[in-house]
Amino acid sequence: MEGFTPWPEELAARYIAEGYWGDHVLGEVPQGDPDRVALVAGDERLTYAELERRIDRTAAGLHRLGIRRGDRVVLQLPNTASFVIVFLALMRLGAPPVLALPAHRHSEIGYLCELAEAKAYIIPDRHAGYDYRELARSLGGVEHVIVDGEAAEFTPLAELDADPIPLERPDPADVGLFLLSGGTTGLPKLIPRTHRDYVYNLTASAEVCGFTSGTVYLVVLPAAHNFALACPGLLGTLSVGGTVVLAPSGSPDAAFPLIERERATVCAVVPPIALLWLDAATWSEEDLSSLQLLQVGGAKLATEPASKIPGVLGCKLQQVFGMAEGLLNYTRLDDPPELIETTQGRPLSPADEIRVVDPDTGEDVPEGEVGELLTRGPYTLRGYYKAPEHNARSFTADGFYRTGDLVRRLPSGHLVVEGRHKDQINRGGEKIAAEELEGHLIAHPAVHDAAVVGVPDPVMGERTCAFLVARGTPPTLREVKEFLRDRGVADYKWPDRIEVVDAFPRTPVGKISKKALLAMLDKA
Ligand code: J2J
Repeated sequence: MEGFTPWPEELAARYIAEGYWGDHVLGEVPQGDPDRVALVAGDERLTYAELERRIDRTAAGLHRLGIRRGDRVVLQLPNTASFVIVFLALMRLGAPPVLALPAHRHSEIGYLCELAEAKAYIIPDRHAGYDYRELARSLGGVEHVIVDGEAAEFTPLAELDADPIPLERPDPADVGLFLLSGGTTGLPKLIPRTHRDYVYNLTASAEVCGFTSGTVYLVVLPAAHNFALACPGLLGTLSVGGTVVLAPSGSPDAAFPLIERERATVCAVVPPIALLWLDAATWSEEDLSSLQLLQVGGAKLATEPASKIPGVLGCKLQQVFGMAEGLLNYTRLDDPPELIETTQGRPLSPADEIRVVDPDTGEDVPEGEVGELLTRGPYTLRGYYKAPEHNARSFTADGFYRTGDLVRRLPSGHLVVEGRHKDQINRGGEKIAAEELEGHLIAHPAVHDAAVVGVPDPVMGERTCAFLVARGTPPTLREVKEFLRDRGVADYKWPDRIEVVDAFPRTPVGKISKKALLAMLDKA
């Protein structure tokens, strides 16, 4: 595929010879007893046999519409059975979806459709009070808009149902899907994941996390997020014949009754949800005793709540330091509590190569000191999709991905995340590229210049503060949010706070000093 950077041939040969890459493709992931429940979503309960049938019929329906191997599709469905069915149908067709989040709006979706040259855009009719058909109407150039629900002038998903047909099997080396990068630049980046690297990602994860056919995995994060999808996520669960339960969100009101009713055994959450659960578990009436493992990742979990999780929630904790780009670090189920509580885990694969370097010189730091994490391996990308200039900066000449994360490595191989060397805000696990938000803010007529920083927050880890240099009367926070909404920017990127200043503090080389901006807040 044009715009995709493959692994060098000798490395690919090694990953195959050493058994990391197999022959499977993502459409073959579900492997369960036909009569066992594979998927629970709302009122729907599908056995493996029923799920298989729905996937094959949907794949045939998409094929009849004209979707073929290699076509790209922007997929934006919430946590519904349709997400799982359509995703796997696209896997069988070999038509890679771009996994948009339900929160994305015109600004993100328009760009993704264009970059991927999407042949189709798949949406719910309405979800969480928003009408996605409106968004679809504002796009140009996508041949098919497919709607789960009331389709209006578009194609109803329910009509994409046809007798199964033989489909050309994708090559395991093909790009299977595109994940979205948290991003550090003005525009979001697409992460191509091949069938074989993602199959390895999810099967190796399922093994390390002890998933079996008895696993009941509750999805509370958006299913389109790498963590909930494949680490081991819903796909890892289906790969071992377990049961996937979809929840609309991670709030205790939504999740706890489902844990009780479905006897859920595992769930993956971000730290703010873990904190909510710790609090809610002390007064909630639901029986959470089925829960065996809580995976926490996406942002750093503080040691204090980490140490409380087993006692309060009655389950093991696993810290997960992952990234859609690839590398996954997990604390192991049998690690001593001290490591589980204070580290973000160690790499999933023996083939993951790790370097910890001085971000300025690129030299390895002495063992045990803090530096930028670089990585290369059988499930870490070698380049963002169609982004040669950005790739030149994001990878070393020998193919290591520069994560932008500052870590310290312990003798056991476990990593402790100590900070960040990238212009990004991590708002409770949701990533905001400062440059992207600044670009939107500068477009406001009353904003002369903008600089966005993450302000430490006890619950969210960080909240977003936008420093503005005004042109005339500065906008209020509410006006800024309305402006961003009208521009079609996803709401998790909207600032929590604005501060108006006369000028930005600068570093000796003339760059805006975000450190100095943060320090101004401390004094205020
Ligand atoms: C500190 N920072 C963390 C952690 C991610 C599993 C879990 C998370 C993600 C994810 C994922 C962190 N402590 N435990 O894809 O499969 C920050 C780092 C990292 C960035 C990646 C998965 N876990 N982070 O969060 O692509 O800065 O993936 O580089 O959204 O999140 O973000 P993302």
